[in-house]
Amino acid sequence: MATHTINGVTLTLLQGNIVTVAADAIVNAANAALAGGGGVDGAIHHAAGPTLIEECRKIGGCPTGKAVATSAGKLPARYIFHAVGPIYQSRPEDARLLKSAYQSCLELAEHYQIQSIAFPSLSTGAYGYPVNLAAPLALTTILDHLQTPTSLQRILLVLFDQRTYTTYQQALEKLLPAR
Ligand code: AR6
Repeated sequence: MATHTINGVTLTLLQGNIVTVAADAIVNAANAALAGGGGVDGAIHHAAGPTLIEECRKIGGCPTGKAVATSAGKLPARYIFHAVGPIYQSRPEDARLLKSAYQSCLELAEHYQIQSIAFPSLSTGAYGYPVNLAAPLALTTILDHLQTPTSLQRILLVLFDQRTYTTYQQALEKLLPAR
């Protein structure tokens, strides 16, 4: 685990399973149909219980690069923010869409005036975004957000495997001294 304080907000990187983390909002790596799936999405739906898929069905979908909020079912959270990252295709818009997915979650956090949010590494599993490219993008988007007033006091990045955790940690160490 690694914790840094940026403009009074703690940013923590930890290796683990996001469904075990308590936070006001847990971010899900969803698909545009909000139809459930594998990876984080599967773990979150399993842990939250069947009310979640019902809520997702009512919403109907979410464009790539955006996020929508639901309640959190049985998870120790108030909200789940379902973020849809891009399927990586080596296109210039991949980076813009990934950044926008994180930004949408941060906008929802401000909308609901929450104090804590936990993110997984969006798009770097089934959607194939290389972690070494996604990590600095995710972190820069979060660090940029912390340059403006925020309700957030605690941001967690919950990285599932050792390689992803190490990649994020190294990317953050490179980014922080420059700020
Ligand atoms: N907690 C934290 N991270 C996790 C967990 C977990 N419980 N499980 C997996 N990861 P992915 P994507 C990591 O595939 O690439 C789904 O089917 C995983 O190791 O969950 O955005 C959706 O329905 C990887 O580092 O999300 C979509 O169709 C990261 O989370 C599609 O996959 C993201 O992997 C979304 O693909």
